[in-house]
Amino acid sequence: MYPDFPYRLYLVTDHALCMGRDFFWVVEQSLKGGVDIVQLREKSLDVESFIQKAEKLKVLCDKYHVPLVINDSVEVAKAVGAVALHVGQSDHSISEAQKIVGETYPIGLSLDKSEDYESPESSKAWYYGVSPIYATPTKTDTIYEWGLEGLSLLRKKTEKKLVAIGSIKTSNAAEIISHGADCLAVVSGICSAPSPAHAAEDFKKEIEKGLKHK
Ligand code: TZP
Ligand code: MG
Repeated sequence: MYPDFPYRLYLVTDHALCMGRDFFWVVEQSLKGGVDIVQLREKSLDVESFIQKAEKLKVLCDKYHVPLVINDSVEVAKAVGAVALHVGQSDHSISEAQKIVGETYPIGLSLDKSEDYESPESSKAWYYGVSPIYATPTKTDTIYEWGLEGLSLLRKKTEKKLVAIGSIKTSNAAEIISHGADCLAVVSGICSAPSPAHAAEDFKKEIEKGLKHK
């Protein structure tokens, strides 16, 4: 049995989008503003540097009692005792990863298109990343857009928690929640915001509005 997933605002990090500001400052501001789960997503660090950064980030997340999730790397997740791992369709499968970290270790899975939900592996996910809701310059290799319609259809098929990602702004946050997302994952909308703390606060307010219209 996996732990519950009560989270609503998920910061997915991208150091390149922090506008030259200190990465840990940006994350801490977002935590002050109400981010309640954080994913460290690093595409170019070697394992040793990834582990060092993850260890430092875990200390920060622990201070705010917020879980740290590691993107892609089972090795890093295990080394730093992260709460969970997040994998995409082309990463380790959940079963392979759980051979290393244990079969009850929580692993979130990105669904890149509606067929991905049908794969037997998907039933082992802790939550689904609905990826992307809308195309985004932050990740240019996506193959499909779920849109509000795809999100609503997926909502009808599963009770697992749905984490929406991709071009989520305060202007569309409430409707994405009211169409079935449980949680919003945001990169540029927080990392690049003039005030990551205020951006997170604004997202939380929009999420509350969306929840009232479910
Ligand atoms: N996976 C699907 S879209 C995306 C990821 C990591 C990036 C979302 O970035 P943004 O800046 O919130 O649109
Ligand atoms: Mg991946």
